[in-house]
This record gives sequence, C-alpha cells and structure tokens, in this order.
Amino acid sequence: SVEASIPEPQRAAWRKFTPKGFTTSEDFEKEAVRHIETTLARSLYNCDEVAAYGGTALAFRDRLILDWNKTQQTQTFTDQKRVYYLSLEFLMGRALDNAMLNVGQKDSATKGLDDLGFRMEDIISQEHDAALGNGGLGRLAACFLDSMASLNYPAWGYGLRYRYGIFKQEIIDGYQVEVPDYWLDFNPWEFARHDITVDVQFYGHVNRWQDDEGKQHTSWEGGETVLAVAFDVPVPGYETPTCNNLRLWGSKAASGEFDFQKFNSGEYEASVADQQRAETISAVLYPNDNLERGKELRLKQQYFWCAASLYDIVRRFKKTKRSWKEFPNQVAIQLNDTHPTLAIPELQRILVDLEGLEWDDAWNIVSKTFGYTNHTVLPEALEKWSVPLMQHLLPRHLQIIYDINLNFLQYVERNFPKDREMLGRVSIIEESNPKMVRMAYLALIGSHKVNGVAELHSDLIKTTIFKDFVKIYGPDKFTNVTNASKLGGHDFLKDLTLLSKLEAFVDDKEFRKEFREIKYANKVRLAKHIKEHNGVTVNPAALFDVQVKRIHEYKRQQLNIFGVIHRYLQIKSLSAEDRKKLAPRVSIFGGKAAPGYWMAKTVIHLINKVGDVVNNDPDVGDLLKVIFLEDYNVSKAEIITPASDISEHISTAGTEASGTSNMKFCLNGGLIIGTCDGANIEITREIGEENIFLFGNLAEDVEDLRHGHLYNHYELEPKLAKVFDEIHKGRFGDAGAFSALLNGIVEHGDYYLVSDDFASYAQTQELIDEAYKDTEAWTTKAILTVARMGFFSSDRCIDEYAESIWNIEPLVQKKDDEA
Ligand code: T68
Repeated sequence: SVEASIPEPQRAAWRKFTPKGFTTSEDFEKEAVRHIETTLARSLYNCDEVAAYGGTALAFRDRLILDWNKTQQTQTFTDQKRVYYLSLEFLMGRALDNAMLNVGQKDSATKGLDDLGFRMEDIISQEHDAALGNGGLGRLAACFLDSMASLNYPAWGYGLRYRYGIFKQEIIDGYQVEVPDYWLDFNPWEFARHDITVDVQFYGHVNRWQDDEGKQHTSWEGGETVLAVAFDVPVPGYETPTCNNLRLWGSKAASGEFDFQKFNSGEYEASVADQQRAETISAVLYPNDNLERGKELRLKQQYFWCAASLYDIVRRFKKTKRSWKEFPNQVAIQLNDTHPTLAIPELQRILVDLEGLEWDDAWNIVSKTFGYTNHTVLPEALEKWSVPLMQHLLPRHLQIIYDINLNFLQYVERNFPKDREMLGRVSIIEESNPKMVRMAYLALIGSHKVNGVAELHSDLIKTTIFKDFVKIYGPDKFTNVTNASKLGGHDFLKDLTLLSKLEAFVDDKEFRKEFREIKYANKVRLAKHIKEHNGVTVNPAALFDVQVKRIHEYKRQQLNIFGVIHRYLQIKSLSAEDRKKLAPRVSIFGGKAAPGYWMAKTVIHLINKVGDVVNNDPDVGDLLKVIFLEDYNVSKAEIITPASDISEHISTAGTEASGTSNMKFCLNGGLIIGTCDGANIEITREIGEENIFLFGNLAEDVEDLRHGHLYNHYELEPKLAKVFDEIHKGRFGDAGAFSALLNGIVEHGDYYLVSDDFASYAQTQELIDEAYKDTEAWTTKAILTVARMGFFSSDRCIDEYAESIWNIEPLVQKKDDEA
C-alpha cells in the first residue's frame, strides 16, 4: 500500500506527458542537441567534443532514469526480498558506452553523432573514469552491480561518494608521482538527492537508565553530527528494463544550531572550518590495496557509510509495516570484505537501543541478515581497530562489540570446555597493547555465511585464519563463490552457453584467420598508444607479454622484471646470427603503487630503468622492448587487455585470493602464465592444462620453504644471481636505489619466494617463446581458452550468491507499468 502523490483523476494527464525515450538516430539527435543548447548552454558555434559527450550522456541518462523510476516503483510495490551490496569501493570506469550497450541504442547514437559531425570513439573517450576503487575488490563490486541488474535481481549498492578517486599516476624520471583525481567536475551519471539525508553521530557518551517498568535502556548521546547526503547512480542491466541503484553517500556539515551560533558570534571562519572537517569524511579514497593502516579518518568513513546505509535500509523496511522478525526475509546485506563490518553492531544498536527489541531477538535478526566475503589471507591486510580509538569515536558500538564477544565466548566455552586456549584465539578482542578489535572475526560471527573468492582461497581461510571457527560453527557456514568478470558488452557474448559453441569453430580456417586478425588489430592499437605515450616503437608482430595490476610484492612484478633482465643478458650474450633465431617480445607493465609503499615504488623505478637501457640498446632492436604504461585504470584496461598474447598472474602460491584480470585476459583471447594460485587453478581446470603455462612452487610448500630460507643455508638461484650482479654493477643506474629490493631476497628471507620460483619461471618463458613460434597451435590454444571460459561470467557468479547466500529471486518487470 504505497501512496501515490498524483491522485487517480489527474494521472491520465501525467501519463500523457511521461517521456518515452528515443529509439531512432533522429530522436537521439533531437535530445542531444536540446541538452547541449539548454542544459549545457552551448550553441552550434561552441560545441566541442566535451559538449557533444555531455549531450550524448544526458540523452542516455534520460533513458536510464525512466527505466530507473519504473524499476524502483516495481520493486517497492512487489516488496520482495532485496539484496544490499555494501562496498567501500566501486570501480565503475566509464558509464556512457555501457549505458548505450545496455539500452541497445548505440547504433542510433553513432549515426546521430555522425550526422552532427562527431565520431563515437572520440566522444566516448571524453568521459572521466569513475575510479572509486583500488583494484580487484572494487572492480568486482562494479561487475556485480552490472550482473545483478542484468539478471533482474532487486539489488542496491551502497558506497561512498569520494570527491577524489584513486590518484592519477604520472611517471617522472622513472618514478611514480601521485596527482589528485578530481573527477566530479561534470558527472552526468549521478543524481544528488538533497532531500535524502541521514544524521550520523560520532564521539559522545553512553547513558543507561531504567524506565518505570524496570526495563533497561541504553542511549548514545552528545558528540558531533555529520550529515550524509544521498547521490544516486543508475545501474542499467543488459537488454532488460531493470535499472538498479547505486547510492553513494557524501558528507556535509549538519546545519544545526551549533553553526548558526558560531556564525552569529562572529566565528564565521570557525564555522567554515567545521564545514570542511565534515566534508573531509568523504573526500578521498584510501589508496592502499591489501594493506590496513588503522587511520582514524578511515574508521570515520566506514562508520559514516554503514550508519547512513543502514538507516536507509531500515527506513525502507519500516515503511512496509512488517514485523521485525521478517527483516531477514526481506533484506540480505553482503559485506564486501570487512570494511563494512560496523554495520553489524550498528544494526544491533538500532534494534536494541532505538527499536526496543530484546538482545537475543535482535541478534537473531542481525546474524541472519549479513553475509561476509573475505578477499585476502595476507595478515597485513586483515583489519584491526584499536580499542581506545573505537572507544573514543564509537563508544556505544564498542560496548555492543564487547557484548557480542561475551555471548560468543560463553558459547565457545560451553562447547569446548577442554580447549581454554581457544578462547583467546577466537576472541574478537586481541589482548595486545593497545587492545585491538579483529574485524574479520566480528564479520564472521555476525554473518550467516562466509565466502572466499576462489576454491583454493576458500579452502585456505578454513585451514588458516578461520580454522577455529570451522570447529565452532561447522563447515556449512563457509562456502566458496569463485570470482568472475563481465563478459557482456565489449567481450564476446551475453549467453555463456553460446561461448562454448566457439569450440566447434576451432578448425574453421576463416574463423581462425579472423580471430588472429582481431588480435593483431588490437595489438596495433596498443602499439599506437605506446608510441604516443612512451615514445617507443614496438612491433605488433612481437609477443606482447602483459602484467597490469596493482604493484605489490606478493604479485611479484619483481620476478617478472628480473626475468626480463635475464632475457636481456641472454640476448647480449648471443652472436648476431644466433639472435635472429629469437622470438621478439614486448614486456608491458602497468599498475599503481600505494603512495607509502616504498618497495612497490622501487619496483616501478627498476622497470623504468631497465626500459631505458633495453629500449635504447642497438644490439637488441625488436627482440625486446620494456614498457611501463602510466596510470593503469579501467579505461586503459579496455585497450591493453585485448592486445595481450601472454599475461602474467604470478603471485606467490597462496597469496592471491582469486585474481579477476586473469579471467578477463583469457576471455579476450590471450594465454596466461601463472602460478597455482587463486582462480588460476580453476581456469586451468576449465580450459585444460595444455592451454596454460603454469610454473612454480605450490601453496602447500610455501611455509616450509620460508622456514628453510631463515634457518638453512641460503643460496640464490644462479641465473637470478647473475641478474643481481648486473644490477649491482650499476647497469640500470645507481644500484643503491635497488638495494632494499635485492636485500629483501638475499638477506631477509625472500618471503615471496622469488628465488625459489625463478628457474621454473625462466624455463616456462622459454616454452612460451617456442609455443608462440607455432602460430597455428597458438591460435588453437587461444580459441579453446575463450570457448571454455563461460564459467567465469559474473552472471553465473551472481546467481550463485543469490541462491546460496542471499536467497533472493529475480523480479522481472511487466511491460505494462500500471500498478
Ligand atoms: C582483491 N583484493 C584480491 N583489495 O587481492 C584479489 N584491500 O585476489 C581478488 O580477486 C579481488 O580482491 C576480488 O575478490 C583487493 O583488491 C583491495 O583493493 C583492498 C582495498 C582496501 C583495503 C584492502
């Protein structure tokens, strides 16, 4: 029973004027020109590509918002269970091309733009990436939004509206320099909802009292309030009228009496400072991937976003007048890593303190509502917050966390009376100095399902970080949902079963030729980009070897660049005659280092220095080029990924939870070299081990190897030792610049097993050289790889979440919108 604002007698008039959206190039032009002239206040005398982009985007936005309105209305009327995906990162990239593909009017728009004198490609490239994420975790969230809409699930994303996304990377003299990414200058894809706001409280103190009937009450009082303002981003599905919502919260100073008083008493500047402090909360995305630094502002961001989102979700639920018991039947909340874990104590607080439920009834609701996805086992990435910090910022939440912990530990004590040690191990509170709140444990205890993101990773969390919890809760609380990537849009086809039909064409001469031509054209396009941005000429017929991802020691870009140096030394050692037998290669790197991560920055520096030497060595010519592509991001990935012959996914076994670009490269007709880690293992199972280049030690052996480095005699792998010698000699510039990198391996235990895996890596690279010379066999591998990748579609992945964790059904809209 939802009240409509327009009474029945007037609805006919309304409906008569409801916009219908365009379906022809003429109608598109009409809309685009209208927006350029009116919304953007430009004329035909000053319509540049930026304005043409604006007009095009606004025309499509109008289309999306009509679908959005209808979808939201249908979801409200139907009132079936919804899922809320809480992620501190959504790495969406550009929206226009996606909107055009999903709405299905790209051809009309291309023709329309052509009529107006513009090329679609140029217009698309005007758009600034929405880069509200670091890497895989944020990109996965964006893919999930897309698939949830494409599959018609009633789903919302909740995140933060950062004013600055991930920094822009510049390479200056071979060093990374960070430049702020102010991306909101013109963003046609968001709708500011100045009427949808939430007051979010920080600091203050807790009061307890008894009412006349003797019932205990707790309230959180005082402190400061910051206003959360909703910004909605439409999320269209592919070839469906479903258009879901991504709600991003921006922070603003709460306009209370406080400011006003300051203003009146002449403290104008102080009240401006308050304003700015409040806006700081959503100002910037923290640029660390797989690392936690425990900064107060980060905790503020997390609570701000959780509190606003939960208030919104609860408000929506309360409108339906259902009883609280029904909450988990209507609402599923997925926690993307531990970043939104405060949503658990926050919901408990709402139910107990504000709604008056008994603790146990509330906890029963809370722990049925949440699901938690773990994305890492790296100890330095597991979130912990200091108890004193939490006591200061969120005093009531800390109490609630202690109470959750108490109940949990009592349960453990009852069930494992003989294992006293276990209590300390599984406690949410780590008894260190200062004490720390272990967010992963809180997330696990407060959720009904915990999932890892690839089979190996889901097994690992059960045997390492969550081992005790498997004993406590049993294995059924834990599950695996292997990550996936988007294959709609730019990639091959919508229907993954169709993808497997490609296999029948593997021997088709025409098809094979076309397949190769597409790959070659993509390499030509990347070669052009490299020429423009790096000033280096690369041969598109050479093998393109690509490693693009965040720079991290565990991802081992250092292994790759040491391998490149090894190759260079080999080339140099050969006679001109023997060099002719070699296969030409282009080694392409890209990725950002967290600004404070010195080792990662050193790796970037080394890659650039090696490039300087190799690319200018006349002995080498086309045989080897080394390229570092500046500012790797989603839109650059769209040029780089389809151009790779081999991509590298070479993390130390057991460290990369899944990886998702490995899938993306395979879907784009590239082969991969990889370790037995993350989703590489499942990719191998799907495509066949004859179609992938695996190397290196296995996860099960890593611990012993590390131990051996520290306690046995340690010797560097001989080929790697030669590489290090050359670096030491200053062949790639001042050796001192790289000493920490080399010492980490030679003297400090080689934690990431670079030396252990080097021989196997170099040998596998030689196999790749040989394999690439056999063009026909290579083509077969590439085609079979693509054809067998259907499993890694994010649609499959989302269906698995929907069925095994969320228990939600798709909501297919009726054609007729009469409700
Ligand atoms: C990635 N994690 C995993 N984290 O590393 C990758 N971390 O194996 C996996 O495929 C992907 O998640 C999706 O499951 C990240 O990207 C972060 O970016 C991150 C950000 C903030 C704090 C910690």
